[in-house]
Amino acid sequence: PITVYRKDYQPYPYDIPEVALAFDLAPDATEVRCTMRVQRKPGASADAALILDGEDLELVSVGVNGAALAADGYHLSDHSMAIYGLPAEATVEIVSRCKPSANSTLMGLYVSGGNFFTQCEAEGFRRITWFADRPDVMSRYRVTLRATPEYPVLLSNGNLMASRQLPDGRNEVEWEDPFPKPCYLFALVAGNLTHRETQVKTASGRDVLLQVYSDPGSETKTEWALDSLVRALRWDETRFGLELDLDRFMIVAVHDFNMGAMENKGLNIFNAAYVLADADTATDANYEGIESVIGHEYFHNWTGNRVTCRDWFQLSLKEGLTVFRDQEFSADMMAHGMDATAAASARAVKRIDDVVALRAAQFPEDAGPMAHPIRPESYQEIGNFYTATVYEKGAEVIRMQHTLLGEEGFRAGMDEYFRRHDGQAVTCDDFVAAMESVYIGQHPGRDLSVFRRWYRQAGTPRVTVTLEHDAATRRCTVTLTQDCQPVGVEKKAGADYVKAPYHIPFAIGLLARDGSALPLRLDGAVHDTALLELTTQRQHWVFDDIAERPVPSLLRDFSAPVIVDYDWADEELALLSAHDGNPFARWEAGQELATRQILALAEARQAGRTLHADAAFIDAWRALLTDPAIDAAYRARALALPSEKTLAERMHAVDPPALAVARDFLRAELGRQLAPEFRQAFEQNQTPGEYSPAPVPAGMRALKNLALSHLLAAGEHDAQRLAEQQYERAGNMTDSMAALSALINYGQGDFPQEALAAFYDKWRDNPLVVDKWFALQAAARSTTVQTARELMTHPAFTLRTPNRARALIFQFCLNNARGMHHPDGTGYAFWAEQVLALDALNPEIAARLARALDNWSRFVPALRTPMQAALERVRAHEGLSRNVQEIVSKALE
Ligand code: B3K
Ligand code: ZN
Repeated sequence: PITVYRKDYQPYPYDIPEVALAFDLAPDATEVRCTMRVQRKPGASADAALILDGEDLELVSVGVNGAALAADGYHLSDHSMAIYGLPAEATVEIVSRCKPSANSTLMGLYVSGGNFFTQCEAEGFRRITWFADRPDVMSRYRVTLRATPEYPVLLSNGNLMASRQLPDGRNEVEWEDPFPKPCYLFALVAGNLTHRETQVKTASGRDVLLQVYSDPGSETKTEWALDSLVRALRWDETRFGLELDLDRFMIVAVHDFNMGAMENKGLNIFNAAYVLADADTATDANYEGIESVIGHEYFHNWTGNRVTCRDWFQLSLKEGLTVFRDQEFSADMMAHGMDATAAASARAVKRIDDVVALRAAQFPEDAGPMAHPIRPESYQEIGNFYTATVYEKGAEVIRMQHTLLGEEGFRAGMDEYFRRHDGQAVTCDDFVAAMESVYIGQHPGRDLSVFRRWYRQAGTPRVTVTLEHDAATRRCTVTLTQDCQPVGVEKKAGADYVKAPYHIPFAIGLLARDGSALPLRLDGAVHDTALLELTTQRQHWVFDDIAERPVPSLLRDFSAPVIVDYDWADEELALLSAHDGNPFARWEAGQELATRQILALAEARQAGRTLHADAAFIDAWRALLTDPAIDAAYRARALALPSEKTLAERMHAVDPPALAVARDFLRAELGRQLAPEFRQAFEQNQTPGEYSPAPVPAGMRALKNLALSHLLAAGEHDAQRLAEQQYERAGNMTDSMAALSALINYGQGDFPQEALAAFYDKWRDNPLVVDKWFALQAAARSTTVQTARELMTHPAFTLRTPNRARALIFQFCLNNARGMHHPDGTGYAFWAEQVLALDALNPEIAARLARALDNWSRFVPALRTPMQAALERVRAHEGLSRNVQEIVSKALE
């Protein structure tokens, strides 16, 4: 396998300012005529060949300036075409054929549900035609689509220029995108689709048409998506002064899709799971996900499309920034119309959810064999680098810049970024330089040179905090020490590789022993929260006028993606959990208490001791459950037990089954000891009447359903009846799913299985709900490898549709601790089988599943051995894709 290095970047020797593409669409043989105007770049060598990428294509003809090229004028290899002896300016025309119906990779042009779709990022355009498939080659596209009347809707990027019927009865349309773009943003859709649309005026008064396309019959399910799009458009105008630049913006839903969605210019293609919703079929989480992904793809129009990446190492330039933007969008939508306290709580809820996701996915990645900086130094397959690190840690790195510059300063930096780079393909350094130009103005004598290390170094830094208090001088000294050990490929650099300190914005507060906030005097001002800027290995700060030893509230709002080390006493955590004025830090304190509790239980379990829950912990949970001052959405987060993935990061040797038993025990024990309180929460948070996905009712449902699962897990009298009733009477999918899930995991008798069967019969024609049905069972406590295999024989199961594979296989392998991590190794053998089966169809998806065993070497020996064997079995398989090969070989290194 070839490794590509960031340091080897070379500009492309040609410009390709214009491209005309003509498609004769047919499932078994689509012909593509690609006509490009090419110009040798000023400094490029006159004998530089024009090298074009191509994959799985059949060549029909190649010509230059209207004349067919002789056999010695070009050279064709497996993955590229080289054209020699071009004049400084030429028109190159290539005709090729591909076979969309046989394309199971879902990259390039493919068929789903009888319609045509494309996916080009990162390197899918080369499966459509030979081209310079790299993001720094930007061209204006004119696209002609021809198809039989079975495909009445024919879409591509930009503006519709013409539409006619051909003498042979086919339809022909022409699209033109006025903005130069890299080919990864090209898209076409052809098929039988319905749509919902609306017209809005942009801030500057232009009329734009917004449309959402989906399968006929699903038009009732696209209202939320279209509304979300309007909200996203307005938000980008207000918060960033960025306007839609096209006359028309389209979203198309497809059921077969590798990821969530794709930001093709003016023609976003979406996984149907992030478009279709109504109360009966979508959960609160689905509604929230749709709004956020629609926002994300829409925001890419500026951060990604207008300003794009120079090369794929810069992926976080667009992804980290756009995730940050979608997070802020969601937070603003959640806090919309609330008073200050409620808004702060709503924002904290969003922040908590994002941090939970970061810790569950990115922290383990950063501590494992695939660890990489947010701007990787090398890759074998770029498709493997659409990671939690590039996306979510990338967003944290943008958020830290926002924290350091402030909202106004950050906005000024963004304005400067667009002023400098609109229409260009640039690097992460260019982004930081724009932000730095503002930072320097704000902080004379300082710059972002240390900050830039966040782009170069991998791993999660650990910040150790010590606190000294001197009663005589009433002084409190806080010392921060940072440490980050080499991870992943950095380790190979050898023992003398030393990582440099980061620039870490570290927000803290101090609480008095009665729980009140202490004013912090720093830099001549008084703060409730102080932002400490740690830029060296160790620094200290002195706070005056502190009478007694305070309790520190650390890393408020998760101001940096680091791990905090501070030795709080349990009583101090309980105090923070009850009183911290920073809702994020307050949540964190409760989570730390729960983490200590579960880890202790898991240890007891491993040692064969009886499990026993700590009374002080139960009291802390009771206080949260009954605090009238906190809203339901926040309370549901505060009372949620830390996930197995987050807990695993805290174990010396990871033992998922022990963690699962410990969590289950604690869930039941809480349900038993706090039964009256949970019952009250269940009753007081009913949301009768018409369904609304708004944050307040959604928060009530979250709390109510949490209460229900505790009561049922505890085997509380009547809980089963409450769950059955809720399942039977539910007026929305959130409540049905919650009740069904609680019943399947903790219920008794025949009801759960009968309900499951009836659920399938009711929803068998709705693929998104059938996915939920598979996912529920795949993750259920009683599901074994055997059950998973039986589910695979269900007529509705197929590996070819990524959503379905994710619902069953990924859910089982990633989220079923007991079934997957059985010491007999059958879970791992199942995993290996499925990785190989998927790899033959869709390497990108197979590689995602392959990552389930990344951190095998940190597991308990009884699991580590069969995990390694399964990885080796996959690695030894002949004909492995580059995608899976990279993952398993790095895991075994
Ligand atoms: N930019 C796309 C990613 C598609 C990558 C496929 N290998 C989705 C997004 O981040 O918006
Ligand atoms: Zn994105």
